[in-house]
Amino acid sequence: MTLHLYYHPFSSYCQKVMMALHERDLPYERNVVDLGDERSKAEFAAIWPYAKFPVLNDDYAGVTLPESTVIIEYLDTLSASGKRMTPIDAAHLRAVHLLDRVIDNYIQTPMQKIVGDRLRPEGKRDPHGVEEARALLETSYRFLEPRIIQTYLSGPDVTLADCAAAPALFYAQKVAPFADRYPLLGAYLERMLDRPSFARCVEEARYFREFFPSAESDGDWPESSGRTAF
Ligand SMILES: N[C@@H](CCC(=O)N[C@@H](CS)C(=O)NCC(=O)O)C(=O)O
Repeated sequence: MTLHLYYHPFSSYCQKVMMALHERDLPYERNVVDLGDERSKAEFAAIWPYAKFPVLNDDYAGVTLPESTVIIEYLDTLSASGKRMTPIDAAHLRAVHLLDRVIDNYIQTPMQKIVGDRLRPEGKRDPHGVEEARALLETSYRFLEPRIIQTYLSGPDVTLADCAAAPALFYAQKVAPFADRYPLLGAYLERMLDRPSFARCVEEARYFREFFPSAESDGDWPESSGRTAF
């Protein structure tokens, strides 16, 4: 079995899947997609018309899957060392799915809106949409803060919810810093940064920070307390 990941190292949704691959000790081949390159984009769009990464291909099973949550669920069907990212227990799974949806819809989406707006040409920006995105992020921080009661988002073990949360909060802390106002959420992000499965994603993406459209209101890039070397 060879798993091929179509991805970009700096993409938060790709890091969500990479974290699950690392947690499950699954080796994978990397196919970096450069959406800025017309040919690379066209080749990728032939695989997934929306041209959004990540996409996973399992050549042995003949399976090609888009959508980070669907991919992580698929990884749990593969035998490997490492723990499941999706709990078997139905109630626990429901709780994990709810967190995954909250994070994708109400952290990733507004965070990407803020970043994406900075890339728009002058005159095409959407300040009202960005204001709404910031309000949505604030609601999410407020929602999550009292729910950080264990090491990981849904209990003592890492799940899909943490794979979703770690990269989403990493970029959210950059563009709409929360750690000083929501200390439990801030401490949670630090724990994720110390977790090798996510720390590895952060290290592999470090080079691309110089291309990030930073703004004066941004915070620093979140760093692990003891930077892990790979
Ligand atoms: N719902 C998708 C979202 C994927 C997504 O939005 N990926 C971003 C990168 S983080 C992307 O491909 N952006 C490129 C674009 O929109 O052109 C998932 O969960 O995988």
